[in-house]
Amino acid sequence: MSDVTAVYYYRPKTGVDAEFAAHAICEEQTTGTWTDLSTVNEKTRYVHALDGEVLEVTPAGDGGYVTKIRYPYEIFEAGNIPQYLSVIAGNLFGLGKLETVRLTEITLPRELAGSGPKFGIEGVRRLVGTETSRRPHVGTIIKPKVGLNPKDTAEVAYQAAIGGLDLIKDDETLTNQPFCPLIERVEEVMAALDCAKDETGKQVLYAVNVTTGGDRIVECAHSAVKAGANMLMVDVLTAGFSAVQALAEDPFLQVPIHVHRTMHGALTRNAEHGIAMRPIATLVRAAGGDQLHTGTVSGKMGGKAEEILGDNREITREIPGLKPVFPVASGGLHPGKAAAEIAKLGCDIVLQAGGGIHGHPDGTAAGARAFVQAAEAAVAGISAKEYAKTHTELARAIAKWGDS
Ligand code: RUB
Repeated sequence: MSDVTAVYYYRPKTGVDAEFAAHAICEEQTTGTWTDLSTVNEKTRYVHALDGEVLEVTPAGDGGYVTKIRYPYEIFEAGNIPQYLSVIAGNLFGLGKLETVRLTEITLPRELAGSGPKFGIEGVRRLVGTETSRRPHVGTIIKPKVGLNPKDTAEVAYQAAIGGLDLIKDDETLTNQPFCPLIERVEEVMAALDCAKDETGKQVLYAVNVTTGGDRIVECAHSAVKAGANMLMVDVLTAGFSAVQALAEDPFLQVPIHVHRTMHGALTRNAEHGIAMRPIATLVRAAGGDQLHTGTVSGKMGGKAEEILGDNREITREIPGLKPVFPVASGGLHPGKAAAEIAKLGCDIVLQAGGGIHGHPDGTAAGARAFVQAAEAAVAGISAKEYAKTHTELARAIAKWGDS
């Protein structure tokens, strides 16, 4: 069985030796503490089997350091992702000897990665019918993110579906509030998508946000699927990795799981402190998420292309028995930005736009058409401006938002 490794960027407090600080992390997270222990003695020597190891300490070139730490396999309870986090991302963040510390990468042995996504990229592509074309998926977040009642939500979903989108989803703050009860919303939206299917022949996915308390999420997802939901959505950082895992491991829930990462900025945004998106993505794959928000190169949330590409590689790289996760680029996109996203992130991507569809001057259906046209143009290597000459909806979108 191979062990777990974790990479940290850190800055020791003034006067603290870099090697000493790395060992402080390693000991705190394994068998040590701030002092020696009477409970670790000749009789309990076996405890040392769980000692961690500082594999390397390298200056980062900016006054900080990078350390790689090995954690013995046996320290982990297989399948318990919250416990993995308590080891690799626990007390160390509060250590007084460190000015800052950021977890940037983890490597999990296959035995700790679980069974992963039920659908993954291929499974979701099969549902949408894009296994052969390999084109990017295009979707929308219903906007406004809160406020619409179930009937009006369904009307927006219908317009988006006849406009040609593959996926419609709830936003992160819409769950089961009285103004839009979840089951009524699922019933209305799925009925609207059935009507759209009668017209277009295409089954559109609807990711309903079942994020709720740990004691209720599986039951909520069961009710949503019984009401017709063909995809589930979870806010992984607010609900926890175990919420995703509970849904992924439930045999009744044979629908893909769309994973939103709301709140990630609190962990990921500071380049010197917190948790990078990469380990979060690694754990979402282990927990069984089928699609994961990893950011855009041109949108509103400020992602860095190199990091996003690395995160996307992490969730799609070949791992025996673990399906690749579909990366989702979302946040501030509109038709004029589709080409930049596809050029940088490739075609194995779900492109999503909320405002960039529902803010179209001619409404949601036209906005959806414009987004589909923009993706088509980008895949064909035609500029959005050129394609807009023969595609009215795209032309109207570009007139409002520009083509970059
Ligand atoms: C999309 C939106 C989503 C973001 C989250 O709306 O706000 O919640 O995708 O960001 P719009 P990320 O298209 O109107 O901007 O995907 O980076 O986690």
